[in-house]
Amino acid sequence: MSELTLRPAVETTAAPDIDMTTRLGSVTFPNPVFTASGCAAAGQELDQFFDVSELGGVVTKSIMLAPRSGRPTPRMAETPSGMLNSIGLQGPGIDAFLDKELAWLASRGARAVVSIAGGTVEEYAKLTAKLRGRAGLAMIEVNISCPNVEDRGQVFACDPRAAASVVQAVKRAAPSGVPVFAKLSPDVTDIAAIGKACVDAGADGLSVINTLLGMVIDTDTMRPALGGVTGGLSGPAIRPVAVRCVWQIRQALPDVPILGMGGIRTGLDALEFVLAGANAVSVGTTIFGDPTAPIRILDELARALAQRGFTRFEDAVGLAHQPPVVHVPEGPDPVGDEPAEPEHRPVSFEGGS
Ligand code: RRO
Repeated sequence: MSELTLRPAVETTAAPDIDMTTRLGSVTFPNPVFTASGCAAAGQELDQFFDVSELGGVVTKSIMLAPRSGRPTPRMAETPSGMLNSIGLQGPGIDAFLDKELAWLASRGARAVVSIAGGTVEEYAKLTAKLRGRAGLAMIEVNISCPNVEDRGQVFACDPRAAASVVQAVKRAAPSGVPVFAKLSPDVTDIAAIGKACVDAGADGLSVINTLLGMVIDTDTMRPALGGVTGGLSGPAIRPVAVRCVWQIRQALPDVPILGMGGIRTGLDALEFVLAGANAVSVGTTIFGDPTAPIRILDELARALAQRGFTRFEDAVGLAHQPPVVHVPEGPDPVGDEPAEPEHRPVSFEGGS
């Protein structure tokens, strides 16, 4: 942290004796809490609140080849326990992004997860080629699931073959040693099948999930609330959907790293994703109301793990897939003809996995 940076105090004392490192493909990150794409630009705005290099990684807003102005306003609408956005991939284009945003993240020592988005397979490949040799690049998140595009045919994540062709092109162009994660849409019948197609095409991991396609109608104007008519739903409203998607992918693909996200507001929310199978989590919508949320959630997650007896974060990943722990009461063996029923208490974790 530079001497000139003044930030409000944020309680970030990590719980003692917890190894929070997590491995995503070939890269080991110091901890599993990342920002979510689109909710903190490239992290500069967060820097006044905490040191972004203390996070596992900063996932940048999806970038396209050319500058783009995005969809018509209004671009945001409130929903119960959530938010609808219709930004439409507004951004400066890859060249300006590399010069200003990625360079800034590298200068801060942050681990950048660069999210890329294209209209064609070739565009994804060109974007990826531009990332070669860039300082600060830790991982590539391939956004194949943006809901705010005019042509639904461009939502590659809704079709296994289209998703696979993008991933294959990105993997061919990607620098070696930089994991490629495909970001999936929940708006499909079988998310695990799309995830498997991406992994078969070379994805090193999966980001789960992007926003759900939604819509709000303004009852005063009696017209759609968003300029783009439909938008992506995020926030706590989608958390159970996101946890279900992580769970299904962990079951179908036990060894594939998962970056889980969708409505995480607290360390316990993050723990839910981890227990469902996420190797790391992204914190998104809550940042708009609480810019310190990612670093607070990291602290809360570490404490929650310590309280449950963990000494290593990775021991908690996917734990909910294991059978419950059954406590048998201590004491002398029961006597009598009928075997005693074991006492079932709420599941508690004892020791590592
Ligand atoms: O820019 C957006 O409107 C946007 C993107 Br790229 C995305 O992936 N998900 C979303 O909800 N909005």
